[in-house]
Amino acid sequence: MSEDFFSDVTGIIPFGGPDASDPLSYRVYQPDRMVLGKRMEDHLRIAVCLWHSFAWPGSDVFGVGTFDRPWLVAGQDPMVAARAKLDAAFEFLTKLGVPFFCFHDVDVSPAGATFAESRSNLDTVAGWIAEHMDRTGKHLLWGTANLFSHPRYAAGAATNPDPAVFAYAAAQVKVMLETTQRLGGANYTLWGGREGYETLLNTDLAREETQLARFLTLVAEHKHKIGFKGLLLIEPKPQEPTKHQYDYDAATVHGFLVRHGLEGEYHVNLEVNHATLAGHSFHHDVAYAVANGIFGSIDANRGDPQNGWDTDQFPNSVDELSLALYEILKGGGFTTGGFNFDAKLRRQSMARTDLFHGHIGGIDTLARSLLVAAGMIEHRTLDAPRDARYAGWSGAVGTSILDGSASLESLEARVAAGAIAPTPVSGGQEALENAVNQRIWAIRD
Ligand code: XLS
Ligand code: NI
Ligand code: NI
Repeated sequence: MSEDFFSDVTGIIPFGGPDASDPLSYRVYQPDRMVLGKRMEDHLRIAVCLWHSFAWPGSDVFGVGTFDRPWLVAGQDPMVAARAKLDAAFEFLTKLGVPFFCFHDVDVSPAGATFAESRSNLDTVAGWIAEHMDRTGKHLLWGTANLFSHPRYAAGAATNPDPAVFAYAAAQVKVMLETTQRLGGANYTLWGGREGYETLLNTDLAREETQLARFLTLVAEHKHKIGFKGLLLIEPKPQEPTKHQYDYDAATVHGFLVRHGLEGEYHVNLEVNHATLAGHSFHHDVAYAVANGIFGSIDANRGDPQNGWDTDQFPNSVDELSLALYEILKGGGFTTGGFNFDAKLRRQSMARTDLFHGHIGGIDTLARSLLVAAGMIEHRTLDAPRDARYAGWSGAVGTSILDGSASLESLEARVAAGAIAPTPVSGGQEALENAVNQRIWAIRD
């Protein structure tokens, strides 16, 4: 294999420390550094996505691709180009020094003239991926099927008004789930790209929800049938490309799973920019998922607060990610999930080396956020005040309410007799904000 797509980087990106002058080095990320008794690499489980980083030429709705990506240049034999793309991706993964990658079927494998031909292409390409994985020791964090780019999916996949499209999507997911299993994938993700609507004027909401539930039930059944061990993940997003997407946010997905008896079958893959598009902080969606037992994995990126769309920029806010990492650590950390960089370069970042700069910055941001979150746990920054805030629930009144022994009558009698008299106490928000900042500022290296 030729190792010359990223010749600006000669070995694995080294740790240079907080004062490193080489931009192609990590300031914080040290895979072997122990944090709360676990290696940093094992906490973060970082993945590179093959779509934005290797299958997208830097095009947008106003202009063509700008990036220097030889494997994407038109006019090549599609299978030869697919092979070059994988060579480049695995060279990048190796030099970046991260353990995982993620991909959609169409990111790596050219479409054939028929379904059978596409399946056979994917089969061939999966063989090449397996060889790269054996050679480099890299792992698949998750696989997924692209059920949103082809014109057949313009009106949705599972929620399409045409059952033939549902069937086609089902066939595509079956193949990709099995491909993910063949490659030892740790999870399988379903992002409902066009499972939503453009207008309610032609949309039967109840019918489409039933279809989506049926689809997800079939996928879960097949997972068990083939013995796939990873988690099935649903990735919420409120809109874009549809006006409204059914998997709006973590809470909406949770309600859907409960309504359709799918609790336990699916977890969520939360994306930072999707949570913020839904009007939440990312912290909120992570905290919701952890609190309700559906947390699975993360798509790391960031939005632009001035733009109302999914800009998918590389993360750079320790303030934002520290709180998310805190919730993740409090919930026990990742099991099979990890941080996948579903992030894309700006269109003017044309050089191949810019891929390193984007990922290095994002990885260092995650590493530092991990240190802050660990510090918050060690110092019980939020635990101690939270425990104190709810302490009354361990007392006699609180216990009698929660165990069902109190009734409205008994509570009224005690309140009327003056035996229960609430006294308002401070929520202390500003002090807590200062305490969190103290932990953020305390990290030096
Ligand atoms: C798009 C989604 C997509 C999923 C995978 O907004 O983030 O990239 O992660 O289909
Ligand atoms: Ni995503
Ligand atoms: Ni996204």
